[in-house]
Amino acid sequence: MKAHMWWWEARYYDASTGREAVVANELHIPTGVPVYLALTSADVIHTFWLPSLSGKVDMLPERLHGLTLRADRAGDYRGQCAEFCGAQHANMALRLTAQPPSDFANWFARQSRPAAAPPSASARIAQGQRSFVAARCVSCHAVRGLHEQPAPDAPKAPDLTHVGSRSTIAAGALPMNKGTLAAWIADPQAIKPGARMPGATVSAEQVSAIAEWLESLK
Ligand code: HEC
Ligand SMILES: [Cu+2]
Repeated sequence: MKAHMWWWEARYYDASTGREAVVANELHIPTGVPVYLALTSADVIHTFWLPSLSGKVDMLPERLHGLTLRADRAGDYRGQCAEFCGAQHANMALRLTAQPPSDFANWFARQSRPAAAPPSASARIAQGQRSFVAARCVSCHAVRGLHEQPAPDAPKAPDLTHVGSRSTIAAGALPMNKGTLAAWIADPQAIKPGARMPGATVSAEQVSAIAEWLESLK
């Protein structure tokens, strides 16, 4: 689990199958078993804090701190960065979903798949995918399954492969839907001033097609 200014990156790896998933701002864990998290930071000091499940644990660049979590009750738990880390510290929320092990396994199986190709029926969703590439969103964001991927030294940004399955945008800044996605893509600085994403320089029409495609990536 890696903290960034101002969002969370959660990487899952299943050693028995080699499958991986990368998710932003949401953690899912199976209920009733201890789950080990390795915590680090991409930039400044952040602090992992899920008040009802754990104490505060610092997340430092170039260091790993371990934390073992266990949730016996299924449900959503709210977390937050607990170390002032700059302008958008207050908009750095985290949500943990604890679910029965079989639901967790299904969730992980979906998240570890590449993004679905746009259904052939929807020209608009296909246009959204093309505009995403044309607008150079791929210079920062990975969508697994797309031909274009960020360079290894690209600025770090949330993996968007299954972005439509999340409940919020930008670490809790807005709820997830087509309208809020379009608003975020057009002008992230109006929503989260200082966020490390520039506004899109494409037409409103293209922004809305991109939002429609991203929302379909469940
Ligand atoms: C310079 C790198 C960069 C570029 C280019 C960029 N983004 Fe982002 N994007 C980010 C960062 C960093 C965040 C996280 C912001 C935060 O939450 O503080 C983000 C967040 C997002 C999110 C919210 C993801 C989530 O899970 O909360 C979406 C959706 C998104 N970007 C879409 C786009 C689209 C569409 C484009 C192209 C028009 C684009 N981005 C271009 C860096 C970038
Ligand atoms: Cu912080």
